[in-house]
Amino acid sequence: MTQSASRNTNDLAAAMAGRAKNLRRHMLRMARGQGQGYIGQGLGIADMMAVLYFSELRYSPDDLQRFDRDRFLLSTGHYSIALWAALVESGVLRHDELDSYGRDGSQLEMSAIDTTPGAEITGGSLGHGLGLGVGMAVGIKTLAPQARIFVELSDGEMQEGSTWEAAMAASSFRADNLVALIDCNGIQADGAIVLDMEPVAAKWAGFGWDVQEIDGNSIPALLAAFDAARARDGKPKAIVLRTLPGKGVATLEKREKAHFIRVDASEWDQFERELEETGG
Ligand SMILES: Cc1ncc(C[n+]2csc(CCOP(=O)(O)OP(=O)(O)O)c2C)c(N)n1
Ligand SMILES: [Mg+2]
Repeated sequence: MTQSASRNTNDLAAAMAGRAKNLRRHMLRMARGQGQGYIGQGLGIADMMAVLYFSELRYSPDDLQRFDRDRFLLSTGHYSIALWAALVESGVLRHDELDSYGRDGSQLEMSAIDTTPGAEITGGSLGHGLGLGVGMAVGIKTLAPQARIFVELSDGEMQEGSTWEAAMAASSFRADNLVALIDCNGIQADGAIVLDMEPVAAKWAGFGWDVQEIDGNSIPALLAAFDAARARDGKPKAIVLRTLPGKGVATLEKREKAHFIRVDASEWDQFERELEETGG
């Protein structure tokens, strides 16, 4: 790599780290307004969402229905806090809407719905996002060949048979415009993963996918994985992300039962301080 190429890569990584921090700030603000929420997951995938929305995804915040756009499908509807943060950061949603997260009448539902601008699907009925993504990928390939479909799904969703039916269909239909972003955060509702899903990467490879497994909280690893996924043809791509729930807020990184977090009013200032003290 030349010096200027490496400087450009470093500049991009620094910019993405800044975006990820902003996303985490937005998430704390949303959750603070509500006093609770699916905060751990959002903080865990903030790095992936930053790189996806601000370096990878080809879409226009001013023209959300543009037909040849890339589409991002959030299968785990309960991770909506991460999607809302990205859509606020990209200017699709208003910043002051953050305070309405989870309230009656808000567009920022605790489980994502497709009536919110920028949300492509209603998630939350777990195990369905990948199947929707496969259908979109196969359909759009002939109509807008440059468009790609990115689907976020979780380790818990790998225990749904429908996920594997979709995985088989994707490779059978050679949906190489499909990228699955599999968040392996090691939790599933109120505790550790119930069924042992390891080796995760080998399972996806066995289903005919091009697989990468990375530290999902490493911005350089995320940038490299998206680059590699973009460069490869012929197979659907899976990026297995090992993430830490609560990432970026020291107290929440250590929190047990991180699936749905209720927080004492006195703790928010501390969380915000811890986030600002975190590097990146
Ligand atoms: C089909 C279906 N079954 C059960 C649920 C209830 N549910 C909501 S979140 C969740 C945990 C799933 O694990 P994961 O997606 O890994 O979530 P995490 O704990 O990491 O947030 C479950 C079982 C659901 N939403 N949909
Ligand atoms: Mg999980």
